[in-house]
Parts: sequence; C-alpha cells; structure tokens
Amino acid sequence: MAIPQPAIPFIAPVYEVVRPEDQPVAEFRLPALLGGEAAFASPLHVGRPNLGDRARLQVRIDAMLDSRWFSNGGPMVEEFERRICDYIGAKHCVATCNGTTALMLAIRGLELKGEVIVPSFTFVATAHALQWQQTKPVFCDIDPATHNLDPASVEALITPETTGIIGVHLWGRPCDTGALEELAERHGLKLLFDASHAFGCSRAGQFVGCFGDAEVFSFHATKFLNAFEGGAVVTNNDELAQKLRLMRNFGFTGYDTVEYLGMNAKMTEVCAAMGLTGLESIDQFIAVNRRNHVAYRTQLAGVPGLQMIPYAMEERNNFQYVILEIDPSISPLTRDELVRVLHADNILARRYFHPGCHRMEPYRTLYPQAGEALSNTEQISERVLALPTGTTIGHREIELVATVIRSAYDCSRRPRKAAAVRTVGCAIRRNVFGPCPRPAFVTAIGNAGAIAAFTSRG
Ligand code: T4K
Repeated sequence: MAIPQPAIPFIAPVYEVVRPEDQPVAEFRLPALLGGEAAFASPLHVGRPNLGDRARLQVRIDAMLDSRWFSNGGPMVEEFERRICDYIGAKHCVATCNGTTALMLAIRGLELKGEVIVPSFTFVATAHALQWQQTKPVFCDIDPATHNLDPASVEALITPETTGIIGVHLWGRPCDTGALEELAERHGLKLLFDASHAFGCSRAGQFVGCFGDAEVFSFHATKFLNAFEGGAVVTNNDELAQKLRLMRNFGFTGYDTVEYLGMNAKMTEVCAAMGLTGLESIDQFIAVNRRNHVAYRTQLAGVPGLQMIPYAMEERNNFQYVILEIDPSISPLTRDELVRVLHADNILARRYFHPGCHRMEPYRTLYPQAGEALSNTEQISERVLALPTGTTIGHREIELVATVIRSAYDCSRRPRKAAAVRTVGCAIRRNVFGPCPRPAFVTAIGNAGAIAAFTSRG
C-alpha cells in the first residue's frame, strides 16, 4: 500500500528559464550543443539546498547568538539529536560536523580494522573513511538491479582479515539489510551502513537508522535534509553511543580529564539550527521530491534505452535522487554524450558515481586489480546520470529538461531531423557569428563523441 503523502506547497523555482511562463514547451528544441538557445539562462544544478522556514531559522540563530553558546554540546545539537531519534525510532544519535567524520567515528568505534568490505560504487567518502585510518577497503560488486552491495559477492570476499561490512543505501534505496545482517552474524563481523542518502527511508516498514550495528547520515548542503554541513551516527547500542560521544569531543570526560583517543567531530549550534528547521519541513521536501520524480518519470517515459531507477512505493522514500540509467545497446546516445547535450543547455546533470572508487586515487594505485571483480560496478558507473531535483525545481524545469533529452534522442534517431538540425544550427551560428564554423562545430561534437548521431548518423 502506498504511504499517504502531505499536500505539496508551492515553492517558487529559482531558475531563469528562457521560455516565457505562459508558453507551452515545444515538443522539439534545437539542442544548444548544435547552436540552439540554451534551455536555461543560468545553470540548473543538481544538489541545490532545501530551505525550511527562514523566519524560524532566524529565530533559532538569534537565540543562539543571544546565548553565546555556539558549539560543544549546546541545546540546539541536543534537540537535533533527540528529534532525529524520535523521527526514526532509534535509541541514540551522535551528531557530527559532517557525514565523513561520522563514518570515521563509527569505523573506529566499531573497531573495524584489517579489511572491511565496501562497495566501490559509492561516493568516495565511504572508502576514504576507512583508508584514512589504515583500514583496507575491499571493494565489492553491486547488484545491478539495486545498485547496492550484492550479499553473495560480499560473502565471497570474506577472509580471516575481515572485520566488518559497510553497506551503502544508495539513492536512499536500502540495502538487503536482512541478508547482510545474517551474513555478518554468521561470520562474526560488524555491520555498518552508510545511510547518507537514506534519511527518511524505510525497509520492510522500519526506518533506516535502525539496521546493523550503526548507521551514518549526511546532512550536507546537497542532501534533502541539510544542516549546512552535518552528519550523525545512529545506533541502538548504548556502549557504542557513549564511546562515540567521547571520541567526538577529544575523549574528554570532564574539564581536564581525557579517557579516550578522540578528535573534534562536533556539530555546531548553527548547523543544528538549520537541521532542526529543515526537519520541520521534511514532509514538504519529500512531497516535492516525490512530485518531481513522478513528473520526470511521466515526461521521460518511452525514451529508448533510458530508465529511471524506481523506488518501492510501499516503503517510505525521500525521492532525493533522480537517477537515469542509459543502456548503450539500445539508446542512440551514450551517457557521456547525453551529459554533453545537457551541460550545453545549462542543465548540470552529474555522473554520480563515476568512476567507481577503485578507479580513484589512492585506490587505483594501491589495489590495481580491484576492478577485475567489479564488472557490474564498471558497467553501471558508465550508465548512470543524476538529474536536478529538489524544492528549487518545478514542473516547468522538468518539462524543459525532458524536452532537451527527447529532442537530442529524436535527432539522433531521425536522420532527416538531424540534417535539419545541422542546417538550423549552422544558420543560427552564421547569423550570430558570421560564416558557419562547421569544421570546429562538427569536430567539437564528433571528436568528443557527443551526439555523434547528429553528424555521422545524420
Ligand atoms: N557517503 C555517501 C554515500 C555520500 O554521498 C556522501 C556525500 C558522504 C558519504 C559524505 O558525507 P559528507 O561528509 O559530505 O556529509 C556532493 C556533496 O558534497 C557530498 O556531500 C555528497 N555525498 C555528494 C553525493 O555530492 P560533490 O563533490 O558532487 O559536490 P559539489 O560541490 O559538486 O556540489 C554538487 C552540486 O550541488 C553542484 O552542482 C552545486 C550544488 N550546490 C552545492 C553546494 C555545496 C549548491 O547549489 N549549493 C551548495 O551549497 O559532492
């Protein structure tokens, strides 16, 4: 059964669209890469921060300024932690200055040493948090259907050196928590989840935050719930929570008593104020993300070789990411060609997460063979593309993004239209720049392979 969603408030988009408000989006528009006018006058970003009620944020900030209490376990952080626990039904939340330090604390707190199994298909912070403390990330392949750790592949990588597993709930779609918990228990391993994308998401009706030994959230500006910068470790383990609280604050147990090796991983009061204010609007953020998701799905239905990753509608989802998967055996454009088309139109779609961590430094040098067992990761990281969404994006923007995509596909599939496009493109350029710079123009497209279809296949 689908979970009822709250009414969606009107939130004005902040992007300047070239098309006037009252004109319908044309079915076809000449891609800017071929000389058309850019669809957006200013960049349409992925990851624009959501903002809760500005007035309430201001009240909180004023209270903080008046109190002269800015950090080190202030009342805003305490309230933020309490509200996170209340929201997801977890026992402890240890708020931190960002998600990466939360991962680092959790890894140290759980005593993950030697080897830890982790996906390569994730943001590089997941791997860095291990390597930073001399723990070896053993890169594991994903299930291509879920983009998450494949439990069978995890089991094949367990050695006597393995101390733990870190699953990443990518795009907010939870890992197979049951299979991973069973595996961890059977092999005596610790299980941590990088839930940076998954605040507000559930699996089997249970909120993310309650799985494994601990879970880590990111409240970075680009996350749908943001604290400017911020993160948290959430756990039901009393002892671990106590340890993490000490580690977050240099190991202090009193004014001048240090009982533990610690660092400075504290969340500031102003960040907690932002997080608390966002939490009050979380239903609206999710509703807008969901609406955008549905709109993209409708607008992009039927584009050959292009799929949007779905969310399980019987669960809670934050719909934070709109992820396309482009199958190069069907699609007339590759993912990278489509990126060039979109960027030329000022739509700054991102190749999250390309390449896999194993192809980045220091992992490429340290573990040069890692890619051999990562065929799904290699394939999926060549196919994925994140589109702009969030509360700064409305139906108009989505319609226009979809039109740009459809038009580019249309050109590359229909030779006559492609020829027309080339002619129109050159005509426009001739009018603007003088004689058509065809060689450079064609080379720019052709050499890069971007919409090669417009030229060679046209
Ligand atoms: N694990 C996973 C699975 C993660 O995805 C992340 C973070 C982490 C761990 C670590 O959590 P944190 O330590 O960051 O809390 C961005 C974010 O910086 C990063 O937090 C996030 N994942 C990752 C997926 O995306 P970049 O390098 O792509 O950021 P950047 O600067 O290119 O920004 C992305 C887009 O957002 C840009 O187009 C501009 C826009 N933007 C960004 C900021 C900061 C804004 O419009 N306003 C802003 O204030 O990593």
